[in-house]
Amino acid sequence: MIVNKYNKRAKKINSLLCVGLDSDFTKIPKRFLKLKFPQFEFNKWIIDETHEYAVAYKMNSAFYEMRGDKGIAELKMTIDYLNKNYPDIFTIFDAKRADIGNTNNGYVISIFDWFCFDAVTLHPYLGQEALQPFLDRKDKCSIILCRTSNPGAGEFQDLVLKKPASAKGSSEAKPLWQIVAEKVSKDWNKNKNCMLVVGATYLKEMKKIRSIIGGMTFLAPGIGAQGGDLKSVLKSGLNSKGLGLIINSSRGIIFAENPKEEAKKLCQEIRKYKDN
Ligand code: NUP
Repeated sequence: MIVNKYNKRAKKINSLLCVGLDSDFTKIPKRFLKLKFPQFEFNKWIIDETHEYAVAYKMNSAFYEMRGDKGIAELKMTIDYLNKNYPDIFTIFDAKRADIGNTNNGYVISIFDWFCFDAVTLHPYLGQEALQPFLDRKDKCSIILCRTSNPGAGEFQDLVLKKPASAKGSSEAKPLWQIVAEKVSKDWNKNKNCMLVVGATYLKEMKKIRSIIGGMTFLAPGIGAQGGDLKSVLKSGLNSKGLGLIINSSRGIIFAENPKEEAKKLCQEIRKYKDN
């Protein structure tokens, strides 16, 4: 089970921290800019500084696509570096993909077999039938957007919906994020390779989702730059095994004065609050 790669590393180093390599080219320190592969060299430095605290690394495609072919090449160099030097660290491609089924086959090959990421973030909007090429990959992880961290997340996600009386199952009215959480945990997770994105900025929702779906793992972005509170996130989101959370911070770590110290601090806080 691919989720065990994450769990094994989390237990081994006693952490739940995911370092977000959102290496915005306009913000990386000047000393890297004169190197041949500046974004890769910056990532390599961040990885070497933070790996002892990191259970996962997450790369958001936006910050690589914005540099065109150079960015894509350096993203590939980064994932290759991780897979070669830190093969037990879980890797996430944050690209929020999803299309009709046969188009998804192309994404599956690109993300899982060419880049060689362990996991990808996906929109649920096209439904299970379309996402099946991702879900069929037992060796890889599909992380489905459920409750996102942004201030306007509720525009669609909070809409309260009711199934038509003719449909199977309960016709109780529920917010869309709850319907997504239930669907993914009951129907999409047959291969035990699904996770959910649940923002660290929506604790009430996180608590509710944890209570209805059991132990499934959440990718929780929103700590650091977006203001999410680490202690409350652990309280709301941990599963019964003291796992079940991938706590991401990107800007808050990689653009800190001292990324290693920042990662260490977050990791130590996770250790402290996890057990209390
Ligand atoms: O709901 C989400 N919120 C969010 O911030 C889903 C995401 N995938 N993200 C991503 O997490 C976001 O695009 C960025 O890559 C990272 C958060 O970065 P930061 O706020 O820690 O810098």
